[in-house]
Amino acid sequence: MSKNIITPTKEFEDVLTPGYKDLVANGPYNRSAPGTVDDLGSFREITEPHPHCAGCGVSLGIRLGLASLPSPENTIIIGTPGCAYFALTQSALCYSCTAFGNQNSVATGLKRMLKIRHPGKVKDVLVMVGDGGVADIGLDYTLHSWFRGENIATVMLDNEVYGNTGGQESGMTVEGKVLNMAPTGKKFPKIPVFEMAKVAGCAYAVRTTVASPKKFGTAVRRAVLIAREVGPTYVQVYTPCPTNLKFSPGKTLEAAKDVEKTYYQYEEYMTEEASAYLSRIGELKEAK
Ligand SMILES: Cc1ncc(C[n+]2csc(CCOP(=O)(O)OP(=O)(O)O)c2C)c(N)n1
Ligand code: SF4
Ligand SMILES: [Mg+2]
Repeated sequence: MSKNIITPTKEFEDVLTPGYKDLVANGPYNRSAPGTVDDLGSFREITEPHPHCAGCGVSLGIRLGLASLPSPENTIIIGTPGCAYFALTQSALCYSCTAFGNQNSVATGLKRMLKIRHPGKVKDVLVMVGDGGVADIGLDYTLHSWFRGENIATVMLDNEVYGNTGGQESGMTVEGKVLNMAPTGKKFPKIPVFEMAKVAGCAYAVRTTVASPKKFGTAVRRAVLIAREVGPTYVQVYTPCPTNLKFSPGKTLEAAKDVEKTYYQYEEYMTEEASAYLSRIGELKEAK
């Protein structure tokens, strides 16, 4: 998406909403310096009013993640069915939705095609989907894209449930958790996708939550940059779902902070090659 595409003709300027005008004037396109989560504005590069439930951790994760892209006008987001899809389709970024689970295969083809079609130009491909999409139906496609060393970044928005279809357990649900459609509780532990990413060939992997927006923003930025030059990358972010995990919509950040003390502690992994690359391009500062 380029600034030209979103810039209205003079005749339409008056009828546009303040949010749209702000997007054109101050949005992320072709900025001289890339944005961070500190630059979130009232504009809608991220999500315009969306249909997510109040307090949705997934929509917060999307907003923070998209605000942290190093080159939004040159990024294509690949999604799949799930709650994330509703906010991504409403962002002012290039977005494509796949059949449920095959996002990393589609991203692979797209990235390879972009390299051929635009040699020497930056074209980032970022997969941004739910835990069911990555850890269940899409697990084999995801792992194989990592084994093959594809230059794509993958973000899992982990709400530990199939939110969009009413509360089935996913592989990422914690053991014993009772959900609308898992009334006797989940019978096996959370799948260690973060650990699997390290052994499956990811050059960079981070586990974090939406309660640490700067860490998450830095992770997304680094994941996209490293995927450009070094290899596949993975960010797993906890994005709790008040509707299905059954807590008050005002307690989303509290819920995310709670798990940071136990099984969702921040961890950043990178290979020596990834670290050398970040250092070379001046991106190796500590995330706060
Ligand atoms: C092939 C296929 N199987 C099942 C579905 C139905 N379906 C849509 S979204 C979804 C669950 C999504 O869960 P998750 O990936 O965790 O995303 P969330 O909604 O929690 O954000 C399912 C099973 C589908 N669309 N396509
Ligand atoms: S069901 Fe959960 S993940 Fe889906 S929109 Fe509602 S709060 Fe968000
Ligand atoms: Mg989910």
